[in-house]
Amino acid sequence: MRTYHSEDHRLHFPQAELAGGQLVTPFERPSRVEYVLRRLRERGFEAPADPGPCDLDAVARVHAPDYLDFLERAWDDWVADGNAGEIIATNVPAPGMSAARRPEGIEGQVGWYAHASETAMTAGTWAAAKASAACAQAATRDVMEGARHAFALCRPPGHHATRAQFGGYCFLNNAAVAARMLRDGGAGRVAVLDVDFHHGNGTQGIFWEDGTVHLVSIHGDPLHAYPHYIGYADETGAGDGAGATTNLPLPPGTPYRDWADALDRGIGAIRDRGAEALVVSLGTDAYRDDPISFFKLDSDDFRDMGARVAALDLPAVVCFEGGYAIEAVGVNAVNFLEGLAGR
Ligand code: SP5
Ligand code: ZN
Repeated sequence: MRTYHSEDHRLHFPQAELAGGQLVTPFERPSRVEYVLRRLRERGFEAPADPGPCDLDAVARVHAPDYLDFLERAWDDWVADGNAGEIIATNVPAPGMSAARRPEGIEGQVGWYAHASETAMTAGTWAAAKASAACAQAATRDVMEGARHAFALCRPPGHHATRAQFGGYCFLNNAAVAARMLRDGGAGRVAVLDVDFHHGNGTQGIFWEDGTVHLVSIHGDPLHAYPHYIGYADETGAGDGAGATTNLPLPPGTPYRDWADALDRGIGAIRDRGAEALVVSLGTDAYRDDPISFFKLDSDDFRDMGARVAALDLPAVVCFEGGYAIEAVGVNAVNFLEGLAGR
């Protein structure tokens, strides 16, 4: 299995995350990637390849042009406006306000393009987000050219990024870019299996009315978990996409036994819809010691998870997402990949 990684992920390293009313060092930090690289090396995976440049046309297939323009110029506009700190959304167009006119000033625009305020942007965020998407694109090209599996060590993650909003540590939706590329490359139906602890709200929104891309997301029940206002089981898609979203929310304390039952239901749903290719949003934050999550998976469970996914017998692009129990992140991600590869 080829793996893709870009050192440019380091260009995104905000100092601040608003968590529990404090500014803390972000959970989503560069060292996460180091632990995955180390375990890949230890387990005999071939050295990660550089993905090459990001194909912005492929990104624009799932993101709005004005949003991409915002990401590109946000830092310069923010600095020109006299702001000394990192970009953090303070005010947002909440229900009851008018979202009819996009503000002209950068402060108003930041809130316009954000759906969460834990996520800061810095000078290098746009470059890092493009490098992350480039990893997903390179892995997807591999699979389109006949590889069985490929792994994109994406950072920053992507599955919370919607068509025109950032948040949840995500800016470009790498898994959505991959799924769109697979469709454009000729796959009639694609499934995105999102095993990150958090609901894949961005992916859900992007393919909400698309019956050809089936999202299955297993996640902490939004009654108790971020992103809080989306991810319920009764959200199943609309229009042509009716029935092509499968949400499997699970309660606090869920052990692997129950989690795996949900996975088997999700896998059954993917089989029923007849996917020809698979994208996996591989977050490892369902792990028992994750600092911001509440499932109880052990490291070995990620290997079993990979083996169950392998039984779908589909070509698969695996995109790295969340996971914040820093040292275990590498073990868990690589366990999944070994399970998938049947090792
Ligand atoms: C990609 C990904 O995993 N993004 C996750 C974004 C989560 N952001 C909000 C986290 C709020 C955590 N609150 C934790 C309370 C722990 N007691
Ligand atoms: Zn997550």
